[in-house]
Amino acid sequence: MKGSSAIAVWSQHRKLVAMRLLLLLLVLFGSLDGQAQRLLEYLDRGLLVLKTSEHSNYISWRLLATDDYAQAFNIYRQYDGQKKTKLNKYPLTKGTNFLDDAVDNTRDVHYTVATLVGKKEKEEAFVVVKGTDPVRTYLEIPLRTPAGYVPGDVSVADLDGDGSYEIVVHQTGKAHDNAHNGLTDEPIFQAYKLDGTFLWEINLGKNVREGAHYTQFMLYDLDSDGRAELVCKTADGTRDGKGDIIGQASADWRDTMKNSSFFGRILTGPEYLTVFDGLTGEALSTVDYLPARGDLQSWGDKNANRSDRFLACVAYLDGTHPSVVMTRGYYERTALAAWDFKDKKLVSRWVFDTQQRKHPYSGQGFHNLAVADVDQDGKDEIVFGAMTIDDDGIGLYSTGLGHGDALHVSDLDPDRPGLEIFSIHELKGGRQGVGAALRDAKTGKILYKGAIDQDVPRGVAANIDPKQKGAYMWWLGAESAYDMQGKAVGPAPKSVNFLIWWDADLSRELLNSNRIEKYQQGEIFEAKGALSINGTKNTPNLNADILGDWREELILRSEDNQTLRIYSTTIPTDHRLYTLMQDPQYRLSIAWQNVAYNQPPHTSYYLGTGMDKPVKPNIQLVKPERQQQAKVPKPLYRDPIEDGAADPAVVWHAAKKCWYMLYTNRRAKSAGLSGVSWVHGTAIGIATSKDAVHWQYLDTARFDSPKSTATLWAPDVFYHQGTYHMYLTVVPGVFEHWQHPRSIEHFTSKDLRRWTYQSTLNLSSDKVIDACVLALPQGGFRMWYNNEKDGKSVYYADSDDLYTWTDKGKALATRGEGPKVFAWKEQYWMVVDTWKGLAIYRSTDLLQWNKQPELILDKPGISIDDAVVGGHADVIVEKDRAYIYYFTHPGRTSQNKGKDDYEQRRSSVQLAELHFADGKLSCVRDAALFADLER
Ligand SMILES: [Ca+2]
Ligand SMILES: [Ca+2]
Ligand SMILES: [Ca+2]
Ligand SMILES: [Ca+2]
Repeated sequence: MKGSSAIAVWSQHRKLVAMRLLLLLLVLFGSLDGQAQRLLEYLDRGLLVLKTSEHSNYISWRLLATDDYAQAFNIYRQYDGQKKTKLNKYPLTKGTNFLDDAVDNTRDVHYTVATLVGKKEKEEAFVVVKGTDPVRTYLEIPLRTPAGYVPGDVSVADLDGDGSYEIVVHQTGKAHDNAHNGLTDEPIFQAYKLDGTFLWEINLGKNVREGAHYTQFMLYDLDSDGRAELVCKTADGTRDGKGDIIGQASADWRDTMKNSSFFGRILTGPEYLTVFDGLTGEALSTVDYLPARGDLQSWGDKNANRSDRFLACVAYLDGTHPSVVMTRGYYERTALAAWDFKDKKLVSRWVFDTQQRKHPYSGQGFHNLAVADVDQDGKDEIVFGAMTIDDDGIGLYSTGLGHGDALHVSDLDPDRPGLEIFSIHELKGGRQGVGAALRDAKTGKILYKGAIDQDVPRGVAANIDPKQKGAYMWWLGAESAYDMQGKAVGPAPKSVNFLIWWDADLSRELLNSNRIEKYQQGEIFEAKGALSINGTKNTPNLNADILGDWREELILRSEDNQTLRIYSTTIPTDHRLYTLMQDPQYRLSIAWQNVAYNQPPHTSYYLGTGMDKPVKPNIQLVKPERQQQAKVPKPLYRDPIEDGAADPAVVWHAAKKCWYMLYTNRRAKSAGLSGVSWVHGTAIGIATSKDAVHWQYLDTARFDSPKSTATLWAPDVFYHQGTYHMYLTVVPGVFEHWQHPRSIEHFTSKDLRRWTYQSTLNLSSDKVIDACVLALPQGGFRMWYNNEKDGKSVYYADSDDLYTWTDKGKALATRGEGPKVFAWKEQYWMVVDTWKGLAIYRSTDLLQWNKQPELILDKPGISIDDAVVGGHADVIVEKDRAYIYYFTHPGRTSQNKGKDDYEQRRSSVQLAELHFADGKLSCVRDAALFADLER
């Protein structure tokens, strides 16, 4: 989305800024007393623009933890075809938000946010507000809600690796609590990009019961490869995002006997834990769920009311890498199982299991949990209700206060060292005890006891009073709110539910259902037309800082259940904080927010009235080089003359120090061309690029060939000792059908634009096309090409000097064209276009070729012009990364079968990265790609 001028600015100042960033990182993170750095997701600027009226837009963006606190920003507005206008008089160094209150919103408006380092500017984010966009303070995501379903819990993570969040929504049909019998609908997950693009659907199937306590899903980059995974409990019949079934498809483990005392329950059958690829929904690793249900009675009953109480979280148990923790039971026997996801496999890290009800850690769990580094050693503990488990899976302490419904962990009392935990407790049936407690998070020492002998179902602790420093505690039935010393300080808020940072001050507002209130001041916002979820719990689908400045966005479903709305504050503030998502405790509390009875997230530091400037987190971004590289656009390139760029060949122009792309330019735009004459009479187009990411049209190549009116196809360009050699497919004329001879001609050039004819190669037939040349390790050169007369199989020829070629016959029996051979990962690879995707062959001697069963680029992608098969490719290997340049016919979708118009004829060039694992090449075409091939 960056404009071309952004790139120009960046190219000039790349090195300077990179050095400065490195210095900054060293200053920030180099001296933190030996603790390991947590691997955290890379985030972009999160630029958000909301049309607040016909003449005003609210603009908000992220300060990143890697920014200097004094980082200055500039904001630019631009109307179509006009110059940019800087909106701020002085560089912005306060809040990371801006109100443009003098805009003509009937027109399309472009906004750019630029960072300033000294006098050097870098454009970092870009958003267009359309003249046709409605005035409203939310973004809307259309959903594919199944009939009878309601969009429920939402989680966010970066599924495609571009630094912007995607969302996963748990679509819920008919559900039952563990306490009740009855059949339920199948739990469904759907993933979407924030622009509404649908990614995938996972259906957990009939053997997973729907209800608040059964399905906890964690969305997080568990293997720190730059893209998040989804992990949850699965069963026989779970269908992944690619349509594949886990376990036995036909198995039905439900009790379907209407008269049974266990009707609708699932008391037997295998239970699995599965990691799904976040971008495709494909199941990557499935293991038996730990802890197994075993003897149901060991959990406290026979109907799985206690055994099937599940919770989950993500925690940095080693201080650097995230682990996922899945739990079972909390009323009595209690178990937690920690897993690592390494090399695409789930590996058990530890299991904590009280085994029986008398254990001091039994019966302490809540309907939710929290993760925090309570002892400040850099590794996370799991706050499991009234007890806490240390990072190594050993109990840290148990207060014995017993089960409850809500807990809040943060630096609630900023005048006391360390974190505090506020919790409420269930005292059913006249049981005596503590209904509300504040404890030291590290030791479990009780600091305050309240609600003595009261059964407390709801409670909250947070700084809600802008006039006072520190948190207040209150609960349902409390006579007043209490400060951290337990002193009554004022009326208890009526709302005992969620919290949200929404207005201009630092203290937090009260969020209940679709309303936001300010303590002692009343309602300040209502999301009209939107609803909360989880029945009487009235929670948001999600409440998290996912866009714009540090204040939290509110995600709610629309009344008709067909969309999700992402509401943001539009109240400017001067307070500047780095995005809450880069505070590890807050980020992890977004991962666990959806668990059972949802609870609001908290930061690891005190964020409220009278706060200190937060210490920067001890984090290391996954693939931070993305900040220095360009995001690869989709499509990569379209030819501006004929719009038929195909068969790309990418080559480095040593003298000009830039990349050239030469391509067949099919005549897609020329009307009235019958048959296949539009792929004849083609010139070779040329585009150039500094970084091989952003391309500009240059010209067509000039040939001194005697067949100047001929059809030119599929250039292959090979550089050798100061000369470029082109092996070009030439058809002697313009034809409406394919029944004419074709030959491969050899040209040379010094500048990649003017080409001198050398010879027409004597190859195995008079219908040969699509050459590619490689230097042989023992000296000499080899060419592969397609011999159409032999079933379109790949043939080869050898040469000592690139001029004289000896045909060697068949290289491999295949039907395909455009062979491209390259060396990577200590072997040779050949990519062949089979018209159904690209086939991959591998070789160690360039003679014996072994086919890999899997094609690449065979399944449609989701990006612009990429929802069809990929064709005829070139591959560039640069700094051990392999980039594939391929072309698509965007209009040749299955719906358009049989059509042959401009839309089916036009073509686009695309760029993706190849990956090597387990001896195979793969390509995730929808994964965001950041690259910089500037030499
Ligand atoms: Ca993303
Ligand atoms: Ca990952
Ligand atoms: Ca710790
Ligand atoms: Ca925000």
